[in-house]
Amino acid sequence: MLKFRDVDFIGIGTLLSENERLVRDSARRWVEERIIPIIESCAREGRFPIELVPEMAAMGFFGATMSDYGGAGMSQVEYGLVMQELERGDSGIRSFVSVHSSLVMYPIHTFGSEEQKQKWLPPMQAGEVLGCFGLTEPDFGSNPGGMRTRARKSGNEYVLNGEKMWITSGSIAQVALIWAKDDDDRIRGFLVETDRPGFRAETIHGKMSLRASVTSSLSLNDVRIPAANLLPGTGGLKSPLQCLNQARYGIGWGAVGAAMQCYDTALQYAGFRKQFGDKPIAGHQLVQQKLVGMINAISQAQLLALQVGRLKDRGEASPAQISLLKRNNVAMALDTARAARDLLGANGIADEYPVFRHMANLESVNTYEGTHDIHTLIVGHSITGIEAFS
Ligand code: TGC
Ligand code: FAD
Repeated sequence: MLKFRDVDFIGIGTLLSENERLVRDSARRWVEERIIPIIESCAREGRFPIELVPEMAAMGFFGATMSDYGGAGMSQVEYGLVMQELERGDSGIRSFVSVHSSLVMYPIHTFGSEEQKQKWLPPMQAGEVLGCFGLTEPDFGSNPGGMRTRARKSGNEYVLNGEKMWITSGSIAQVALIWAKDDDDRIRGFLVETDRPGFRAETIHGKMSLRASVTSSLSLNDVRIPAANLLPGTGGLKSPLQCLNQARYGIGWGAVGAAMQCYDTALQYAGFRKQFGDKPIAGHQLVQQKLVGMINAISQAQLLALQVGRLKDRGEASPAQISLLKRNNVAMALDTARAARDLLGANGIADEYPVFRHMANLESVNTYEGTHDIHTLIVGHSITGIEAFS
């Protein structure tokens, strides 16, 4: 494994505050020391390194932007830099943190009662309770509004029935946030303890992507939960979409991290690999063109992430701006990973280098949290005023 060197061609670091650089550097150190040495074997074995959860908690990665209930009180830019560093390690590690923090802690914080916040947030911040987010169903991915999962009120309880598919951390979570339609056909969020009778989570095997992350299918068969497990502030599809704004924002930064790792690997490799004489392949024009294309695209993506982060810190980032960030930066990272794989020749397909793993991971990142094309349609809707989903 080559030692990572920072990727900052246009001096993005100079646009960061001292504290932002501190947060980035400590996340970077942790990833270097704890993720990089084990990640290839985790991916090979199809194993999420769950033993690192207490350390991630101690680093303040969970609920990082909350300044209460034990959260580290990071700014949005600081949180983004953490996501960048985690995904430079592996998209699956960033996924785990995104789901736990942005898709489970955030909705409890935003839509939950005071009692729910006190019960769930401190142990989640400490990594003692893990969460998953169940929106997607086998027949409803890009169009979650069509979901079939139901929550029927029965006295002081809700009874849940349905299937959720492709759920990150589904089989390791103690609490699942399940999105279901209530008796009035309104989408609401329900906190379901995963040891309740009728709840089943099965790990999906055979993934060629995000191998160091747990992905599961969930089935709910007459699962009874107290009525108090309903997140009272939720109502309609806009509630889960509001959570997705947080997670998509983190992905926009994370993808930059994956691209930085792929680019730096390709740059170093091109510097020592020789063909046709004594000159490294980095001395050939076509190779330089590829490397320049990569650093050009990464620099643009870094600026985009930082600008959306600054807007978000001011409470001004719109969902469409976050869609543009996710769409651009994930596509950029996938292109960068493919170009890096090409530059490594046959070595590009081996897990001695991190490039193929990142490339395969980014295929999932391109699809989840809204596919590339769904984000095209969201931005298209925003600029034209005309909805083109159906
Ligand atoms: P539409 O009628 O457009 O919207 C319904 C209501 O929601 C509001 N809204 C939003 N609110 C907050 N934030 C957003 N981003 C919002 N987008 C829309 C909208 O204003 C409306 O409000 P109201 O008051 O009028 O009711 O809904 P639609 O059914 O036409 O669908 C819209 C569409 C396609 C944009 C949306 O459904 C979508 O984004 N689809 C993609 C699905 C998706 O992203 N799924 C992600 C599942 S979770 C996941 O992948 C986790 S992986 C994590 C990991 O491992 O890292
Ligand atoms: P589909 O919606 O069937 O889309 C298939 C293709 O059709 C795509 O190319 C899409 O862009 C295109 N398409 C669809 N509609 C249109 C349209 N109107 N116009 C043009 N093209 C269109 N979900 C969760 O709820 N929680 C999770 O934790 C979670 N984790 C995931 C982890 C992984 C590893 C993966 C791969 C997925 C995860 N997902 C999760 C699910 C993810 O959000 C969905 O896969 C995603 O929203 C796309 O849905 P789909 O796979 O059903 O594809």
